[in-house]
Amino acid sequence: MEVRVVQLEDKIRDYLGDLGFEIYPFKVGWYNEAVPPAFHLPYSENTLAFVVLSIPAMFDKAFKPFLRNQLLKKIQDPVDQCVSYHLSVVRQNLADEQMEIMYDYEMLPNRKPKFLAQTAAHVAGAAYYYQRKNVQKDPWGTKKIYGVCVHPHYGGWFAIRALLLFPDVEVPFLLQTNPIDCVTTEEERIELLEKFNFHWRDWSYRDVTEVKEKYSEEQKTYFATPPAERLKLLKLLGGFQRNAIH
Ligand code: B12
Repeated sequence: MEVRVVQLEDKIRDYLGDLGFEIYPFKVGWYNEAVPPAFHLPYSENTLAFVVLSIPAMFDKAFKPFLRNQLLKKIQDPVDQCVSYHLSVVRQNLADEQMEIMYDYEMLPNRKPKFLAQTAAHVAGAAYYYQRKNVQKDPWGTKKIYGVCVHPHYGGWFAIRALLLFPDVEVPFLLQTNPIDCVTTEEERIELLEKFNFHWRDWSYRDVTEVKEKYSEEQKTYFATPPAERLKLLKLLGGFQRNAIH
């Protein structure tokens, strides 16, 4: 059983790793323990899941080739199309396994997200989730303060894209790894949360720790463009899209 799980993980990582994605395994139970019932994932506690992150290399390794080779649909965000294309290849590569995919942007009928990406990243040991409650002397009064995950190598220069769930694979033996706490002092945590909440457009929250690699200028321009204008930008950048944009 354990061998089967290792093989499964290797197979997914072999494919996605070359494309600028990282995967981290976890048990559904770890996630469900952290969130209230309204957010529970509807699987038994020992069910195997992976959280999928995109790192800076995704833009060159997966997204640009995707734009050159695939027809884009007008209605869906191009990066989301690229992610879903590659995860559907993973599904095909694992034809013998039952696998469900949940995307970060998917909502339930009650308009709650299907899963809380940051909590999943934290319980899987991928990126520490800093929340208001991780600060002792909280200076924000009645303001709403959103939490933010920090990756040990890429700081804030990554995104949490999806969960892969294997309803038929039980992993009672999986050991939980704590995420690396890379923003340790009270001052740094306050600075991080202030930047994420009040200055997120200047990218500075992504740089509160030393990072190994960050988004290129091209990638920043792309993500700084409002989603509705991204297709237009890609047309302007030209060359990228050999096929007409549908
Ligand atoms: C809705 C949403 C927004 C909304 C509301 C934000 C919010 N946090 O509620 C708005 C539009 C404001 C927003 C904005 C942004 N967002 Co946003 N957003 C989301 C989305 C889709 C859902 C978040 C959500 O609804 N959370 C619900 C609340 C209640 O959850 P919570 O605060 O974490 O509370 C839970 C935890 O505390 C947990 N819990 C309790 N105890 C414990 C203990 C532990 C140890 C743990 C781990 C958990 C835990 O239980 C609580 C639930 O009851 C996520 C993607 C996703 N599917 O998760 C992206 C996401 C959070 N956003 C993201 C980003 C980057 C942004 C922006 C910078 C814009 C952008 N995309 O570039 C801005 C920054 C914020 C700002 N200054 O406005 C990233 C964050 C990445 C990171 N490094 O953390 C995410 C994860 C998207 C992604 N694909 O990577 N966002």
